[in-house]
Formats: sequence, C-alpha cells, structure tokens
Amino acid sequence: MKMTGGRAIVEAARANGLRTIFGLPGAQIYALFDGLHATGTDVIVPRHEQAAAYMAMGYAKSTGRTGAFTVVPGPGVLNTAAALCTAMGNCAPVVCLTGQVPSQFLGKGRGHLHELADQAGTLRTLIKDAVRIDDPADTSAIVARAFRTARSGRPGPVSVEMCWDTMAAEASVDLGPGDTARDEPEPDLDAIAAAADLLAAAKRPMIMCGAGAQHAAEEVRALAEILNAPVTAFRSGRGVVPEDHPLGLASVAARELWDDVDVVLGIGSRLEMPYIRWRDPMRYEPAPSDGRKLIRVDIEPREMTRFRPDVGVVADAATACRLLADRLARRVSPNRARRAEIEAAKRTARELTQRIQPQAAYLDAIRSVVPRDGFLVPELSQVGFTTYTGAYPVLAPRTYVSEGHQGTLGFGFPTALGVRVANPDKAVVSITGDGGLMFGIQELATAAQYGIGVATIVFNNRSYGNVLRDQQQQFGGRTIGAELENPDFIKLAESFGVAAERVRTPDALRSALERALGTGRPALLEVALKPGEETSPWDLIHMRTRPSQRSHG
Ligand SMILES: Cc1ncc(C[n+]2csc(CCOP(=O)(O)OP(=O)(O)O)c2C)c(N)n1
Repeated sequence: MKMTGGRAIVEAARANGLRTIFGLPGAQIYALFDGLHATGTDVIVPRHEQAAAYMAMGYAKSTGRTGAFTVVPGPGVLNTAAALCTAMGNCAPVVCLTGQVPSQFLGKGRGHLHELADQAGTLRTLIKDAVRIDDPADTSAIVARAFRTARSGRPGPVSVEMCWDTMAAEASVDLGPGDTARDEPEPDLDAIAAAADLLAAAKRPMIMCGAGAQHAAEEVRALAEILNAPVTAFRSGRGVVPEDHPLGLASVAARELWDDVDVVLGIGSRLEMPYIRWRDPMRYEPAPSDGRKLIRVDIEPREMTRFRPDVGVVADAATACRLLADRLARRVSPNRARRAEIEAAKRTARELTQRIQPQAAYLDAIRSVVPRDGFLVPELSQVGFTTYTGAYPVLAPRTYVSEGHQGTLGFGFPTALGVRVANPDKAVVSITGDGGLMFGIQELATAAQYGIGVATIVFNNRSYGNVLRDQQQQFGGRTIGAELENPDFIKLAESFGVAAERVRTPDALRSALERALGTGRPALLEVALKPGEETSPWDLIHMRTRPSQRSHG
C-alpha cells in the first residue's frame, strides 16, 4: 500500500494496540499527526511535551498496557527527558514516536531545525532502546519490535524516530500484523528448587514486591497464603496484596516485623527499602550483609549482579510464584501465629503513622472517599512522602502510581491525567505540593479541554517544604531558595475553567473531594497550610531500627 511514512508509523502502532496517544505537533511530525487524523486515533495534546510523556507513563502504569506519545525531535524530545528517565526507573512500558532532521542533514551538524548531534544515541543512555526507521518498508517490523521491547523483560521506554522527509513522502509499505508476545526467560528449575528449599525452612519469611510483581497479584497472594508470609512494598509494588488483607502491609508495619525475618523473597523489586533506606543510604552493598537469606525473583538478569541474592531466579514474577507455590503447597505447615504478629505490627504502625500530622488526617479523609479501585498519584511532597509509610493504605494492584527511584518533582499531576485517560470510569486523585504542581500547572488547560476528571489536591505550604525543613534543621536556619510566593490557586484554576475550592480541615477536604469525584470533571482543591506546619515523615521512612522502639515528636 502507498502511504506516508507518518501514516505507516501510526498504522503499525495501531496494529500493536495503540488507540490513544499523547502528543504535541510540529513540522517534522505533521505526517504522523495526519495519520492519527486519518485513523481516528484519540489524541490528547498537552501544553508542554513533558506532560505527554508523563501521561503516557500514567496510562501504562495504571493499566499494564503500553502508553505512547509523540513529540518533535530535539527540544521536544528533550522536554520529555525527565519523564522518560522516570518511566525507565519505574518500569513503565512507553513508546515515544518522534521525528528527525531531513535525511540529507543527518550527522552533518548544519544546525537544521531541532537538530541534535545524536538523538538516538542520547536517548539510548536514558531508556531501553532508541531506533530509527530509514526505509518506510521496515516500519511495521521496527514499530512492532519497539512495542515488544517496551513491554518485555523489565518494561521501559523505547523511542522510534523517522526523518522529516521520509515521514512526509509516500512509499510502498506492507502493513504486517501486530505482535502481542512478550519475551520471557525460561526459569531455571534448579534455582526454583533452591528457593523453595530456603522458603520451606524459613521460620519468618517476608515477601517484598516491586513494580515487577504488579501483574502477578493472584500468584503472589497464593504463595503468600501458603507461606503465611507478610507481603510488603515501598512504593511501586504496593497493592499487589491489598494492605487490608491479613498478609498485606506497608513499610512501617513491615519494619516492625523485620528484625525477626529470616528469609526475604524479593519479587520484581530492587529492594531499596530494606537494603538502602533501612540501612545506610550512602553505602553501597553488593549483597546483603545482615545474615538474612535473600531470594530474588526478577526478569532482569543484571539485577542479580547489582545486588546479589543467595538464590536468584531470573523469571517472570507470575511464573516463578506459580512454580514456587506448586513446590511448597504440601511442604510447609503454615505458621498460624504469624497472622497475630502481623496484625499487631499493623496496629503499631497505625499508631505511629497517626503522629505524622496533619498529613495523616488528610490522607485518612482521602482514603475514606476514594473507592478500593480508585487511583492515587502522590508527589514529592510532605503528604506524598507520608503515603510511603502506609498512612494511605493501597487496596488494589496498580492503584498507587508513584515516581520510582528518580523521585521526579512535578511528575504527579500530569501522570494522574494519563491515569484518568486510561481509566475514565475510575476515581483518580493527584496529591501535590504547591512547588510540584507548578511544574505542570499549565496542564489544567489540558484537563479542561478534554474533560479529564482528575481531582487534584494541592497542599499549599508556600514553600519547597522538604528543603525548608532540611535547611532549618541542618543549616542553622539559613534558608535559601525554599520560600515561594504563589498565585491564587483557586482563581487560577477557575480561569482555566476548572472548578476549585479551598479547604482548611480534613473534614472539609473529605466533603469537597466527594463533591469533586461526584462530578467526574477536573477539579482543584487547595489545602491551605502554614510553611513548616507538617510533621516530618522521614524517621518513619528511613528506619534503621524498629519504629516502635524509638520516640517520636
Ligand atoms: C526534578 C526535581 N527537582 C528537585 C527535586 C528536589 N525536591 C524534592 S521535594 C522538593 C520540594 C517540594 O515542594 P512542594 O512540591 O511544595 O511540596 P512540599 O514538600 O512543600 O509539601 C524539592 C525541591 C526533586 N526531587 N526533583
């Protein structure tokens, strides 16, 4: 068939499941946008390219399906760089479709519009892969491979570029079929047997999940129930086992139990929480040095050398958990007393996290309104950090969409928009500080234009709160660059056509959020706080010792 290169890219992406794309047009990718027009693909156009990539990430993280975005090359692509490295860090399958200078200018350094010295090479240092389609006849195969790479192994972003003239010109293209396969390593059954032996002999095993366990909720829960093992996570693995299940628990409760844990089973997780945050975050350890046995299940073989376990199982989480459950079902006699210990740890954790005020009271108010299957997108903020402790229990897989190890301020609001686009019938709440929200405030226009019904709660303490506290406590009160003069968020939101309300108490937030979610329309709720008013959550995040044995202010 004769079509432009741009149309061919769209057709190929659609064959691989694309129905919605986030993107911002420009000359090099006009033909691609024309292809989107011709195929009736839903296009959401944000007001800054970074948001296109964050939205694709939110779409991917909340569904497990690949999210896609399209931007112009050079500055357009670089505007998405923070989102791309965030998506890489939190294992989001994302495909970026972009352009290039005209083919005759490739590598010439003439300074053609949006030229970068080596766009694909630059991107390859950030993401899983970056490829160019030089011959339109290869489009189907290259695009299918990009989607496959994004979702296979440890998922992550992949970019596909095509030169301006190639994208615009008509060529003969064979539209191949899509590809739904996912490359999966064959698990080493000896490693499975060794892991099963360690788990069978364990007295108090603990399971720690990461993003790589989100698709394996059923299998993880079945294995946990056989072992009567608590299942925890720091951020990306939360909700795999709901935190109101007798075996599901968040970080503070997990740390309460940690001292007695003898075998750790990490599933699709870097294990940052116990082996970095609960130890010395400045010290790299190549392997555990605390006497506990560690089993790691991870689809990425390099993980086994980055942090060496006693037994490493390179496998998909669901497959490995099924194999382990088969081997353990008749072999272990469940330690029933464990459930009482877990319950006690959860009670203690609840008492401790309730001391983080006013954040915990606001999070209780939010949790009481958001249904089990509703989504929360936190931000790098006092309330967002407080969610790490379990003060906001996560009750279903994929419903807590966090930033991962990049800790990217400003990711939250645009990511939440992508979550809602992918889940138009579910409640989606974005919580953010005033600093973080301003990284993407212009996307209120996008929310209004497309009716993206996210309820955004801005906790306005008129400062980069974390920085302010650190400077006050660690630099003798010499504060610099931490105080903020903000716009009137209510008037600002209303000027975008977004309903807004200011509240000053958790009760008022509860009713305002109920109203906002009830409308299904975008809404902004401002919680007015004083600078420095929040209790620091940090000693319940970096817990070197059992939290109940320490005193808290
Ligand atoms: C891209 C990026 N820039 C800077 C930071 C450092 N940082 C982390 S939290 C924070 C302050 C956040 O302030 P705000 O959003 O107002 O939330 P608050 O802490 O006041 O609740 C900053 C500057 C970061 N994590 N990421």
